[in-house]
Amino acid sequence: MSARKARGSDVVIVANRLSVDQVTQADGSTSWQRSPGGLVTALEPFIRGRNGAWVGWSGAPGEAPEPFEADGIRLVPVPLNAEEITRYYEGFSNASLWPLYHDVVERPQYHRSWWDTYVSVNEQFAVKAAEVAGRDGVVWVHDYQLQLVPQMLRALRPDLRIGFFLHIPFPPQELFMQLPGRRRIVEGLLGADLIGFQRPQGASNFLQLARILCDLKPSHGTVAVDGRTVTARAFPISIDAKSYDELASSAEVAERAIAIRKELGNPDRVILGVDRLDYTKGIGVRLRAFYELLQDAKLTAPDTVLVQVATPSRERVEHYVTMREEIERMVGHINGEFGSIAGPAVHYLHQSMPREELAALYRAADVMAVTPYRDGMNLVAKEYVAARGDLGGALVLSEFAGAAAEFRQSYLVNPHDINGVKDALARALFDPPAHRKRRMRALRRHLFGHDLDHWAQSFFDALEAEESTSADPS
Ligand code: ADQ
Repeated sequence: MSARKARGSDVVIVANRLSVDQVTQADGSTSWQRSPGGLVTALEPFIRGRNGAWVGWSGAPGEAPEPFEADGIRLVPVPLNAEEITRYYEGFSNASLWPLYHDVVERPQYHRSWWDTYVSVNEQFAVKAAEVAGRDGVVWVHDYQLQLVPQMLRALRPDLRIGFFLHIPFPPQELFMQLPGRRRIVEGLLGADLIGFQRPQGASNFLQLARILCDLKPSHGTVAVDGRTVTARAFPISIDAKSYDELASSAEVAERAIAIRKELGNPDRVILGVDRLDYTKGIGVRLRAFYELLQDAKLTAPDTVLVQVATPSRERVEHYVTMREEIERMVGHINGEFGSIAGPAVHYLHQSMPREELAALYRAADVMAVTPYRDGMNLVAKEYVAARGDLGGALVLSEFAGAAAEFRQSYLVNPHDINGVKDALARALFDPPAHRKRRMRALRRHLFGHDLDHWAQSFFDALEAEESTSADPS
């Protein structure tokens, strides 16, 4: 046993997915590839060089490999079998919690077998984290799939400092009360010393539920539980703005942005949407608004085009199958009516793209349309702003995205109000360049003062401050 293993890790991240994906080659052999998600990018620099470990699922069913080391981080796979994936991941996480926490945009489904498996899988994650963490270490648990882990882990390892961060919204009492197992979820989270949310509203919704469901007395953002103090606060997540800015300002990306516009037929204006294909993201809203602007002859195609990039996502969950069909029907409908031999009005790409290509698209777009019905933060909005070092472009942003709390200078819209979305798109396209520039400058100023490093650092700082509060005997 290595000295490091014997000592355990000082910082442990626990997330549904590992920071690498297991990929199977054509010859049947398997290897590991760094996964593209934002969370990985966010946390890796913080745990590398700090004897850090990452506990998570590999993304494939079956036996988990032994823990191994990659890029200076100890990776500890949690095995999930096919039934656990169906019930814990696709079921309770993505067909119960996901729609419930996003304002019931789709109707959540509840099954007792899903809940039972959610509990047992959370237990597996907690046991693994307890094995890996060194004495008095820090464990940071992530997201809605693992809300029971803080309490389970505390029962196993009371010496640890435990943080939890929820990447998606935390719903108000009126919606949360639907959830079978609601009290267990609140108690699960209360096992942490610090619970982070994207917006202050999430923290206050949570504390109100702690009062109602657990008979506790929260006050000023904290609540006393079994002699401990639990803090609930907003930590709005961000991106590595500087590196995105550098990438987007490179000569290669600038060249590619020009080439993209050329390939689109050199339109006067390009509107862009980039999302995971998810019903919360309001892709249909912007298609509808664009369609009506064409009908009203406020815009013409292909002088103005909409490019919609939609990453394939959760393709085995029923809601996602129907939504994809709906979106693709709408795209076909718009192109049938407003496309021409010269080209379509909507360019729809159901595919994942390398970071460089996304950056070039951001640089090529006159208007970025981000119109979710509800979104924890929305990193695409932040990436777009980071990419516009030229101060070009304009951001149309839903009030229901967490990013709206910070990006007050964007063109804010209510995605339920199609006329409002049409109006904002038209203003973003046609406002004088000096006005658009002023807005973009203000957005960038905010973003660069609140980047990813700031997010992770302030969470760790607050977690450590919790320790000194709890350890204070007075
Ligand atoms: P997501 O719902 O996945 O994240 P978002 O924050 O927009 O949403 O992040 C998406 C990421 O995927 C971005 O980094 C984007 O660049 C990338 N991406 C999108 N389309 C892509 C494509 N076609 N090819 C390659 N990459 C693509 C959840 C919450 C959010 C919260 C984040 C982080 O739902 O609200 O902001 O976690 O906390």
